[in-house]
Amino acid sequence: MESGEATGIELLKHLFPRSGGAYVIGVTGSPGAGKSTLVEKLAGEYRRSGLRVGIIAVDPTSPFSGGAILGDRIRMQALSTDDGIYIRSMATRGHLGGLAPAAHDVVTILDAAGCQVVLVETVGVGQDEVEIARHADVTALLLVPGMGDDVQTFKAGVMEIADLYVINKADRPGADRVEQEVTAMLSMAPPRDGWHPPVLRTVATTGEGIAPLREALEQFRVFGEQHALRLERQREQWRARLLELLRQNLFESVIGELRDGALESRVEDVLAHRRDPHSVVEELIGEFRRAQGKGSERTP
Ligand SMILES: Nc1nc2c(ncn2[C@@H]2O[C@H](COP(=O)(O)OP(=O)(O)O)[C@@H](O)[C@H]2O)c(=O)[nH]1
Ligand SMILES: [Mg+2]
Repeated sequence: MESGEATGIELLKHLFPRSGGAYVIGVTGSPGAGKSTLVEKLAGEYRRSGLRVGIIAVDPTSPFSGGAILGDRIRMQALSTDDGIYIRSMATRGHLGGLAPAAHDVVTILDAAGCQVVLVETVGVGQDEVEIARHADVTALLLVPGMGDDVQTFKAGVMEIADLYVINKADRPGADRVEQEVTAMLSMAPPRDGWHPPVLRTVATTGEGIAPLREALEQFRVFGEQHALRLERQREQWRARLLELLRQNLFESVIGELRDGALESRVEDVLAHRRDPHSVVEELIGEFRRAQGKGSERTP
């Protein structure tokens, strides 16, 4: 799936009917908040009750964070001897959304492979924090004390996607303050979809608070099922996924039909202001449609 080969997509088509049972948990937060440490502990917690767990850690492709990725891999190796856990690190490959383009399909594969829980750790920089909410059944946002992670200054849009707030590194001073800030903020906002996001504390390094976190995740799951929230979200997620694939496939089809140099000559036209970019694109699409028409008489 990650290398984008057609065989991957063929396999996915066969696997898809077997998927749909996994509880997909998104874990997001700033770099260094302790996401990997927490994901590892949470996976261990689920393993203890015999569930199969998949982990997708989405790596930033940036060379600057190479060290952190390596650290993750080494730390998570503690889990990799357990055959009830599957861990996959994925690069974002410069994908604008921040999540690796194949992440969605990889969740499906792990789900079909029998993972009852799939944990998705996101890079925690930028758009992916919001995007994760489009892939997961539940999103936990990690905050840490004393990192300038003031709720007030927290990136707009990120607070709104969290179903659970986790104040990690609660062993550090300032946890009370962060908790007060989050609680104050939540008291002002109306509950999203009828759910009141809990605020929990963890020390991921020692495992403190991990069992209650799991408990809260399960409560959300039950709530989601009782109030049809899960179904409603998944409906939105699949709608977005279909539109995304449609966009991608149409784009690739049009690009694939371009004759050699067709784009370059248009670039020159626009560069010289002989033609405007809108007319050029309309023309390219027109050519594509005509080529399609010749190829087959069927209309979709
Ligand atoms: N004191 C303390 N350190 C922690 C805690 N959780 C994680 N860390 C440390 O914070 C650093 C970053 O953790 P990591 O899991 O890689 O963060 P990520 O970038 O969000 O995945 C590591 O050195 C961890 O050992 C915690 O609860 N308390
Ligand atoms: Mg990490």
